Amino acid sequence: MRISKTLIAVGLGAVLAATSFAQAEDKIVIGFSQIGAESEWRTANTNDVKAAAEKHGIELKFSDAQQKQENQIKAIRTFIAQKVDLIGFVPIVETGWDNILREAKRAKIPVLIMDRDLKVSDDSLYVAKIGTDTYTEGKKAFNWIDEYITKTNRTPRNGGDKINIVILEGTVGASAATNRGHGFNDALAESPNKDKYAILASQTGDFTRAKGQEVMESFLKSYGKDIDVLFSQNDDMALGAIQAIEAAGLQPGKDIIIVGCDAVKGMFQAMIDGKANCTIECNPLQGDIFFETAKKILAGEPVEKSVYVEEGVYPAETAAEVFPTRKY
Ligand code: GZL
Repeated sequence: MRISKTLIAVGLGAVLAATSFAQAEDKIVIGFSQIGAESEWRTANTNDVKAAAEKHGIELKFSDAQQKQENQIKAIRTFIAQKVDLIGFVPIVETGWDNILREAKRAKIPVLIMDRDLKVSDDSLYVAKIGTDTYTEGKKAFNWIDEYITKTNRTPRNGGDKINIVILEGTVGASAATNRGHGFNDALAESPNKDKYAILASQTGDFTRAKGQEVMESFLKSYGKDIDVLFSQNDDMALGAIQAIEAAGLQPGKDIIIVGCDAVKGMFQAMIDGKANCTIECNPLQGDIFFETAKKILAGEPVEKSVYVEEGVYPAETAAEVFPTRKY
């Protein structure tokens, strides 16, 4: 009996379709709501999440919230409607998540947090959080400044009796901003040299380079020669501030000591160029541990409620040697 080539092709097509459907059926589907693309750090975080999803064989439904909490809430609601296996997200701010997480709980979809912290009325609304210890990062930042000022016997630029600090804060309401601020202030209060320092001004630059430059310009207009130190709650704002400091005819890294957070490549280059003094690492490469944890949750295995990734401190003198090893 002759079987036409068409019939064979149709038969093969049906088998292939069934196989791919079966494979698609087997894939874990995770909906992930990312904050946006506000900084080098965030871009590195996103790239790592996507690469890790590929590596772990996860079907990733990725949503970019363009820096708006309401877009994150909409995305999570869509993931619920799509009946994903698990929902992951980076909470752009700490509060306002109870209702949408209750909807996920009613739909029996587990929620896994990445990067930033959130505040909810009931901790069972999310299974676990993979992230960064931004409170300790803030403490590390002040402690490095204190050690540097003491070691170099630096005196106030204006001839007064206080080392004057200005602070560029991150996004208002974001745990990374509030935690780094609390850590910095607690370390200052605990320092035996605390009376040597004064905080002249502290204002949000929303974690972006452009806003960091704009706010630093206003600091320089208000306090110019009084500023000895800039603590920037991320490197992108510090890089913007460096541009403002140079435009004001001052030498960043020398006239004004500059400490950032994140340890992105742009900040390493600024330190190599002598324009910045230290960056406190905040590790965006959380994708692997995130998807490993997600798989454990879906397999019904117990997981830690909160897991921190490894983070270091990088002063300028180590920048040239370390730069080639940096992954983001
Ligand atoms: C920190 C992270 C922060 C980075 C910023 O964990 O949430 O958000 O420090 C980023 O660069 O915008």
